[in-house]
Parts: sequence; structure tokens; C-alpha cells
Amino acid sequence: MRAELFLIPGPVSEERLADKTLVAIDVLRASTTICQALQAGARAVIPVEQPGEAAEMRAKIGVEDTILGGERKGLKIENFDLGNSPLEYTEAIVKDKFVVLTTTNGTRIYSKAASSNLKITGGLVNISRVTQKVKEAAKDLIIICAGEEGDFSIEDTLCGGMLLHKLIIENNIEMELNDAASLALLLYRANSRSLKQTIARGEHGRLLADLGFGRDVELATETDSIPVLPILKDRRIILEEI
Ligand code: 3SL
Repeated sequence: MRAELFLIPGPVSEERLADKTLVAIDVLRASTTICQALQAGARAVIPVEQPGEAAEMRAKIGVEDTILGGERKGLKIENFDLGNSPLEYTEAIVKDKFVVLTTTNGTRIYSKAASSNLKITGGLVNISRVTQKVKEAAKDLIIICAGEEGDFSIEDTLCGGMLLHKLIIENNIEMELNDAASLALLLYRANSRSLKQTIARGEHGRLLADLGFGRDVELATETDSIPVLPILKDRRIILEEI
């Protein structure tokens, strides 16, 4: 299997995604929030790029059935129901609702995903489910890390590296890697025993702690704690049934 990892979304073209499995990673926090919302019973998460699009989507679907969620600069967007803290996405609030989500980096990856064969939301909280699905799909793999406003982010790269490590070591899959994938794998292997600390010490981990979201960082770095498999289908992220 060939695996290409992109440290940030920018350089990935639609042609490169054709007939591949795409894993979109934003550990802090969009991937974690998507997993949590779906585990809590949301009917779907609809990723959009801009707050204005979210409002239009709500008008289309119906106000009663929709929750608007998302952040800018880590904080809830004005007039939205929820921010981007996974802890806000409880069953009481999101069950049977469509969550329309817009975040600074994470949800943007999905607008790139049109030509790939299978699009999966990946985080540390569902890493084993993602690994299993990538293996079953048996297609070449593209991992897109959300990064942070055009910059590399340590938590997404570590998560990509962990996925590759699990495919290679736990599943005996021979992989041909691009250089960024090799880098992610090396980074993960050097930090596998200190993932939580390394991520909490990273730029985004520190920023979220300063904003009062330290518990989100804790939750997002708890591996396999939300073992769901979110898949993008017809521009909606839904759960794949077991
Ligand atoms: O950039 C994003 O997509 C967000 O997940 C960032 S934050 O964790 O909500 O600040």
C-alpha cells in the first residue's frame, strides 16, 4: 500500500485523491468533535467552510433539526449554538439533529475530498477503527493533516504517524511512504510513550489550555476512547455501522 501524508491541506490536488482512501485528521479539535457528536446520536455532521454557509444550511434543513457548531480563534461563533469543544456535544443537545460544523482548519479538508474513494474522519479517539477500515479498503492512502492556519501541527502529525505505525506493525502491511509520512512515523515512534504530554506542550495544546479548554486536550488525546467510524457521504459525515 502506498501512503502519502500531507502536513497541511494546501498542496493536495483532487487528482491525487482519486480512487484512494482519505483520512482527514484534526485532533484538536474538529475530528474529536465530529466523533463525539456522532457518538452522542447526531444524525450527521455537515462540514462547511464559512459561518454564512452554516446559516444557509440551517435554513435549508430546518431550524428545529439543526445545531450550528464551530469556532473561530478557538471560540464559539456569534449566534451559533455550540463552539468546537467536544464536551458540548452531549446526547441531550445533539441526538437526532444535523450538526452543521465550521472550524478554522479541520472542516475545510472535506471540501477537497470529492474524488477520493472513501473519506474518513480520523483522530486519536478513534484510531483503531480508522486503522481497521483503511486496511479493509485496501486502497492507497492519503492522510491530510489539518495543521494550523497553513502551519504544521504536532498533534495531527503524531496521529498520522500512529495510523501508519498501526498499519505496519499491528497489521503487517508493507507500505511505501512519502517523506512526510516517514517523518510522521518517526515522530510518533519517538513520542509513543508520551503522546499526551507532547501534544499538551504543543502550540495548539497550550493555546486551548489558555482559553480554558484543557479538558478538551485531555479528551482528544485519549486513544480509542470514542471508537466510531465517521465517513463522508454526499457531503455529510455519518457513522458507518459496525
Ligand atoms: O482549526 C480547527 O479546525 C479547530 O479544530 C481549531 S480549535 O481547536 O477549535 O481551536
